[in-house]
Amino acid sequence: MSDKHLAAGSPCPPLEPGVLRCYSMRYCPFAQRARLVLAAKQVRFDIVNINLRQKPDWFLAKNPLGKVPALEAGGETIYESTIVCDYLDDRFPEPALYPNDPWEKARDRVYVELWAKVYGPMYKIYSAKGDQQTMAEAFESFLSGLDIFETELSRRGTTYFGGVRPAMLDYMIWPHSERFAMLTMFAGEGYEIPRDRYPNMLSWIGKMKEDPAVRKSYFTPEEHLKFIKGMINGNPDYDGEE
Ligand SMILES: N[C@@H](CCC(=O)N[C@@H](CS)C(=O)NCC(=O)O)C(=O)O
Repeated sequence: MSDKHLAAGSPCPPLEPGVLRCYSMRYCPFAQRARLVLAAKQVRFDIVNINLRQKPDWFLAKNPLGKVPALEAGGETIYESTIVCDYLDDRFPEPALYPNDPWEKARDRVYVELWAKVYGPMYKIYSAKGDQQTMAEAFESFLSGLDIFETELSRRGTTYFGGVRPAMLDYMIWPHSERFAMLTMFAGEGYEIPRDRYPNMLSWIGKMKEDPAVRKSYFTPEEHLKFIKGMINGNPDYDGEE
């Protein structure tokens, strides 16, 4: 993860035959999804970090959407985090990250989509430019979104959404969850996640932090905060150097 973020003008590093490549950005929660699944399945891969402010042309040629993550294999590329992660689950069956039952699998995918109700409002808080009313309303929406997951985890009655170990749904919602502590630091008092309302989700966060795949891609709240502040000021420090 020490690789510099490549900007327009820098050449595309040569691809080692037979090795998967993940195009990423250090602090991108969607790229983190892909890195989590790659780590959970212990797949050998290389990382190419992209400067998303000045994207190299060769990256845009590989992914016309211009977003990370993207996964390259044998000169072809797929993108969109859920597509990439589902592909990885099909290609590397161990450990299986979806339930065997097709309905249960589809339900987990539904919950991955529902997660937008949590991270969407979270981004609104960042981009509110300090407007207290906008921030407070977004925080209420964020909590309502989180209620869905608290209720579902309580209904499942398990430590993880995947049962006794993290599975696809856990990994898909982890990256934004890792940033919850940063949200509190960013927005200040009143933006803590209430323990009495979210006992299951808060203990889930504690358990997820112990997972080996999570530990590999983990950044502290302070590191996330530094990045998000730079992002808001129009000067994202992709390489974490400033
Ligand atoms: N729906 C996409 C979202 C990916 C995404 O928004 N990535 C951001 C970085 S966190 C990005 O690449 N932004 C560059 C851009 O939109 O130009 C996914 O799930 O992969």
